[in-house]
Amino acid sequence: MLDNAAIARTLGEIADLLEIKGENPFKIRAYRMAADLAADAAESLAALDEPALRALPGIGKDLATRIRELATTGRSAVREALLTEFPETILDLLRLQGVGPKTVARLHQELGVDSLATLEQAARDGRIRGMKGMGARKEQLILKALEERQRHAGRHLLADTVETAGALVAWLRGQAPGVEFLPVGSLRRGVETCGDIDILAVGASADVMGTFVQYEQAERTLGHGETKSSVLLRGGYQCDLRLVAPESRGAALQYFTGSKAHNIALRDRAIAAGLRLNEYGLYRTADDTRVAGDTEEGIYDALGLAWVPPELREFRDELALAEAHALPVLLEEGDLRGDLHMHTTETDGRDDLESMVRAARALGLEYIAITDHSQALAMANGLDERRALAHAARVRALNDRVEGIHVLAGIECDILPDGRMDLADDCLAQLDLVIASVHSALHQEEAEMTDRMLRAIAHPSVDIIGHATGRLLLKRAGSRVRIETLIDAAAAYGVAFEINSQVDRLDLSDSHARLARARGVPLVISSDAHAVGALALRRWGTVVARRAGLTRDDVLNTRPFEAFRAALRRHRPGAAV
Ligand code: DGT
Ligand code: CA
Ligand code: CA
Ligand code: ZN
Repeated sequence: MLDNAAIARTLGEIADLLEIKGENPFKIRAYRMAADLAADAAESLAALDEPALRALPGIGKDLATRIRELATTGRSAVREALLTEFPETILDLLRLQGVGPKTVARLHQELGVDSLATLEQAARDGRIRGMKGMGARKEQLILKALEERQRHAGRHLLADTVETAGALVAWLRGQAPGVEFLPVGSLRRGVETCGDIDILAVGASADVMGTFVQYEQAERTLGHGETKSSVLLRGGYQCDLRLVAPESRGAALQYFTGSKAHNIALRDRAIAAGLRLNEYGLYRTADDTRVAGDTEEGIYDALGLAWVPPELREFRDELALAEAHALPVLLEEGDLRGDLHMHTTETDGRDDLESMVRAARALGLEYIAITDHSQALAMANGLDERRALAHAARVRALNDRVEGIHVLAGIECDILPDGRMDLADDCLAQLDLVIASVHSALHQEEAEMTDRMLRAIAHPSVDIIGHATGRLLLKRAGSRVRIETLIDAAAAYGVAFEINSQVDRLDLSDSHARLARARGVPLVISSDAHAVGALALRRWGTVVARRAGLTRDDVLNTRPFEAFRAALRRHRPGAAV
């Protein structure tokens, strides 16, 4: 059964294909409206029968039948028929930034463009500017979109990748119950974006490959072999499935988890010890006897190393630490007792104060800080001093009323372009916790941005720097700022840096968090939740922290409430340089 998001995506694709084909606009619109309806529907469309579907606005008999077919079989005869008229690669064009179905239709009809390659050729030959109403500017935009795509080369956010891979693995387990399916590659290492999905099938027969390419979310088969197959999933994910013999489980897990640099270093270490390491096992070079391979631990052990957690396998310092049996005991999500960054309906959150508090308590959090926006963020209905203090009074009243959780009255205060805080000093001093964040003028020169943030770090009421670089993964590079300078200043003032858990932020990045730890800066991991459901996002901040090599002691919000509070900058006067 397809979920609503998958149904919406397919209906939208059908609308696009109809448009490329030049079909009747009413039909196109009907599919688009149905796609929107599917995307927004609260109930699962797959659970509705035909009459129930027809009762929905804009869904006639024909569409109801199509949606039923899609929801129950995962396939759509309409979509498949349309795709016989075009090469499947035409769908890649629709995923380009700023290229809509109308443009694709014209490029196809007038220039015969049917893939990214033929599009690029047409643009390079200057044939697009010659089309009516297109011009050299449009041609330039298309080349830029192609370049952008090249740069991200079809990468995906970690959280999306984990979800997509999880659904596939669950389905595969249902199809082949005795087989062990293990996600490996960048996903297992928790890399912030993943290029593809790599899965091992341990102990399966070759039939599993035939099953795999039949997955209802598979859009195209890219390769179908005895031991390896690849498909392109809807949404643009490539997924590789590899067959692994049980005795090679450990070796394959190790090899395909990577990273490549970690593997190469490990292989060199094996060679130096007279051993040969590959995806099948670890062998003595002299006589080819097998030394290890059924478990990962066995391989690391035979090389004189402690088992390295996947998040650390990036060829940084992990092999030296593994050799000294001095790897950090990485923090786990369950170690987090508090969440210090969240919004409510008072500004741009979707759930009110009380709902956020109750949800946090239900998750077992011991303490939270309510940190709505400050006035500069007018779009988010940010708080001025008067509202900030009134909101704080309500938070404190609720804190007195609610058992089982401590609620701090905080704020996420903007750092203005010149480095001043967005709210008056005496207001900030009256709050329990202040996060200082940059939300505007992100394009400043490096020196200007660095000075701006240094001023915030020096402000006596600032406890935490929020999402320090402002990056949005796959969309916007972080601001230009000398992070090392900021880290050294934060260490001097006792200001903490946040690891923001929003799936497209993950800011600080793992390498910045690693540097912060090395320089003695305290870190916090927060959700930046704008709704109760987002409180669970701390999972992703925890992955970043693990990749940074952080232990429980490096993160302030693993401490019990009183110890946490005592560690905040505002309660440590005299920490300044
Ligand atoms: P991605 O897909 O770009 O997010 O990153 P990975 O790390 O998942 O890379 P991928 O999918 O190309 O390969 C999966 C793993 O297979 C990789 O992390 C290490 C291993 N691997 C791939 N190619 C090589 C290679 O040439 N040498 C070695 N030693 N390992 C390799
Ligand atoms: Ca991969
Ligand atoms: Ca791969
Ligand atoms: Zn923010």
